Amino acid sequence: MEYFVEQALSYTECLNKIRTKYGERVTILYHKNIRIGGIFGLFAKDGVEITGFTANNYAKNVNVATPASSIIPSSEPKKPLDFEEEKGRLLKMGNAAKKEESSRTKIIEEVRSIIKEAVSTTRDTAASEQDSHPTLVRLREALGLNDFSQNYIQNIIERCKKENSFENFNNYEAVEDKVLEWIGETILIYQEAKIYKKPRIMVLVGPTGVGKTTTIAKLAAIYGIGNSSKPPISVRVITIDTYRMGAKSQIEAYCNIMEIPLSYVEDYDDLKRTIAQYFDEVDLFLVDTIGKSPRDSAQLGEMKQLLDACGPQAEVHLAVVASTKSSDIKEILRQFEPFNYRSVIITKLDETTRMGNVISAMSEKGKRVSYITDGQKVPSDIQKASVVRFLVNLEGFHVKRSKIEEHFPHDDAEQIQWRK
Ligand SMILES: Nc1nc2c(ncn2[C@@H]2O[C@H](COP(=O)(O)OP(=O)(O)OP(=O)(O)O)[C@@H](O)[C@H]2O)c(=O)[nH]1
Ligand SMILES: [Mg+2]
Repeated sequence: MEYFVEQALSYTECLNKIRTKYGERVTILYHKNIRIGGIFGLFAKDGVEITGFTANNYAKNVNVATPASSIIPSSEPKKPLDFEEEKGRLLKMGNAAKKEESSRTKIIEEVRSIIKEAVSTTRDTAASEQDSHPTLVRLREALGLNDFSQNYIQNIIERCKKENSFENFNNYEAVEDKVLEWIGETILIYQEAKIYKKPRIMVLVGPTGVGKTTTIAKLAAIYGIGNSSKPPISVRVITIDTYRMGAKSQIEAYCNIMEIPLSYVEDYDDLKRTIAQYFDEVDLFLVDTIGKSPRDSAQLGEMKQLLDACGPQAEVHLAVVASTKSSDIKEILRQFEPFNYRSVIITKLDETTRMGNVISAMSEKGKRVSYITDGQKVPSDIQKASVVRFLVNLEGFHVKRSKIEEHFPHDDAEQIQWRK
C-alpha cells in the first residue's frame, strides 16, 4: 500500500493525474480545496488536493477502502468531504488497520505454533508407536537378556528405527538378522601379525583369578606343542608369581607336562637378565603376572615398572572374565590402560550364556579381542576370537550360522586344531 497526495486545478484533472500515475486500483481517502501556485501568496489559483492510497491485496483483504470512499469514482464526488470528519475517520481506520495487522501477526504466530506442535506430536506419536511395536519390544527384551548395556541397546533400537520402515518391523526375522549383523560389526577382532621380530614377548595381565596362568599354559601348548596347522616353535614361560606357593606349583605342573621350559623372576633386573639370556634361542616368551586389583593403582604402577624390563617389543594382553558386569569391564579396561595392552582375552566363557556385557563394554572402549577361553582344560579350552563365536552364544536370538559366517568370514585354518 502506498499513500499519495496529488494536486491539480480541478478535481477531474487531479483524478486523471492519479489514474495516470497509480493506475485504476486506487482508494481516495479525502480531498480538499487548496490554493495553488503564486508568489508569496499572490496570484495563486484555486485547486484541489486528493489524498489516497494505491489499492492492493491488503486493501482487498482487510477492507480498509470502504470507509473513506470506494475505489476511484468515475465521476465527480457527490459532496466534498469535511476535513475534520475525514481526519477522525482516517485515524480510526489507521487504528483499525493497526489492530488488524497485529491480530493478523498473532494469528499467523498461533497457526505456526499449532502446526509446529502438530508436527512434533505426529513425530512423537509415530516414535512412541514405533517404540511399542512388538518387534522392537521383543528386540529390547532379547538384548536385555544378554546383558547388553542400556546405551548399546538404545543405539541398536535407534538404528532400527532409522534404517527400517515401520512396515518392515512386521518381519521380525529380517530385523533380527540385520541386528545380528550390526552387533557383529561392533565386535573388534585382534589380528595377529603374520610375521614377528624374534623373539616375540607376550605378557598376560589382569585382575586376580581371571585365568591368566591357565591361559598362559594353553598358549604355551598352542605354540610350543604346535597343532595340525602350525609347527611348534621354541617357547619359554616366565613367571613373576614366585611368592605364592600354589601359583608356583600350578604353572610348574603345566610346564612339566608339556615339557616347556620355565623361568622364575622376582624383579626388574631378574626379568631383563632372563630375557637377555634366552633372547637368541627362544621364539616366544610367555610372561605370566600376578593378578592385581584394578583399583590398586600403586600395585599396578609397580608391576608396570617391572614389566618395562621386557622392552618395547613386548606385547601385553589383558585377561577379563566373560561374566563381569559391563560397568566393571569398562573400569578394568580403563585401569589397565597404562600397560598399553594390545588385545583382551575373554576367559571363562563357559560360565555364562550372556555376552552382551562384554560386547557392549569392548565396543564402547574400542578394544579388540584376541582369544576366548571356555573351560579349565589345558590345552583344549581356548580359541582364537571370532565374531561368529560371540554371536552364536547370544541368548534369545535365532542365529543362522551359515548366514553369519558368510557375513563375517573368518580364517578357519587359523583356528586351533589339536593333534589327536
Ligand atoms: N570355567 C573356567 N575356568 C577357568 C578358565 N580359565 C581358568 N579357569 C579356572 O579359574 C581359576 C583361576 O585360574 P588361574 O589361571 O589360576 O587364574 P589367574 O588369573 O592366574 O589367578 P591369579 O594368578 O591368582 O591372579 C582356576 O580354577 C582355573 O582352572 C575357563 O576358561 N573357564
Ligand atoms: Mg596366576
